[in-house]
Amino acid sequence: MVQKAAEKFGSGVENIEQLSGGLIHFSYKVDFTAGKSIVLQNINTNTFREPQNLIENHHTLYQFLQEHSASISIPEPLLTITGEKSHTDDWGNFWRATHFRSDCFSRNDPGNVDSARETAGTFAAFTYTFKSLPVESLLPVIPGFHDLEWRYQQLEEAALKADSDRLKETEGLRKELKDRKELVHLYTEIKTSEKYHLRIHHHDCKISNILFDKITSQPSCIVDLDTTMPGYIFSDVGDMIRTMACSRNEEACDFETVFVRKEIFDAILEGYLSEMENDLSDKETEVVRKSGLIMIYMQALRFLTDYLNDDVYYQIKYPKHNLNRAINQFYLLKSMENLLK
Ligand code: GN1
Ligand code: MG
Repeated sequence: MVQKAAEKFGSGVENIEQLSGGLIHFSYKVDFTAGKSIVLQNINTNTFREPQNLIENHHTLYQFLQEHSASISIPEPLLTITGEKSHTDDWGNFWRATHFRSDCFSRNDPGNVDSARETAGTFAAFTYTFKSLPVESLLPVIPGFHDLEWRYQQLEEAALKADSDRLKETEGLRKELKDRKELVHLYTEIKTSEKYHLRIHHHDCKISNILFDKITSQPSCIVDLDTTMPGYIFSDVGDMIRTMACSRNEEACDFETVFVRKEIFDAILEGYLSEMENDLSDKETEVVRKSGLIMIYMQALRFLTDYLNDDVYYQIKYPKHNLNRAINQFYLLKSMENLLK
């Protein structure tokens, strides 16, 4: 099936290798005999109900960057050999491809404060660069994606339908999350006050979504643009705190070892604000510090919701995977709270 899809994007498929990392799509690196390599992805249409919208958005963003002398780059979207932006196979699978950047490498951990600062600056530059692209230019991809009110409500709805064992097992964690509902109220304030502005954000700012130049080791290309959409200031910087400042990633199950690394947290804020500060209202600058709380809390809600829904959203490798991820995020949240005291 992958081979057949790959052939739509070029002739002479030489090698196909599955790429790991994402929890949503299946991704492959395909090498062609002519020396060209692409990233081929099978889009998860359960998550992205209108996959053509994310393809259109990628083209809109790419074209904008071509027309403006921008400091950031994104992967070139590729067409099929018959000139289509995507390919739907006989089984209804939706495929798209981008150029593979062999001049770059990726990392899963910033390693040091300098690289955390640079990464944060790069994701901030992403939003800053698209400042003159009207937010309405992007088509909807996942409505309510970082809407914390909705994520909270989804957990409550999942609890009403959940299997009794899973419900019992999650009682303590659900109570802890409920006790922190003030974060949902903070989100409501952000959403309703005119002091917070909608901007184009990436919405999945893990360090692995930046490719670094093999020669200079500098951030070079921003990838995984599927969730690029209008959003608020907390999303990108908050997700970087969640995924880069953590001592262990969301897969770790020795929860006591999960905490926020202060020096990386500080570097992320510094890097992000160095690019965005002049554009932010006082209220937005204030919320940047709390953005880790919002995003870690949201991810804990999302993993727990999926556990209660019998794991329909995130790929899992063992039965309690989503529960463990939710507990992991809760430990990270407590550490974030302590750090901000
Ligand atoms: C999903 O598949 P991946 O890793 O790109 C999710 C993010 C979550 C993340 C948690 C579309 O991203 O929002 O933060 O898993 N993406 C979507 O690891 O739901
Ligand atoms: Mg992603």
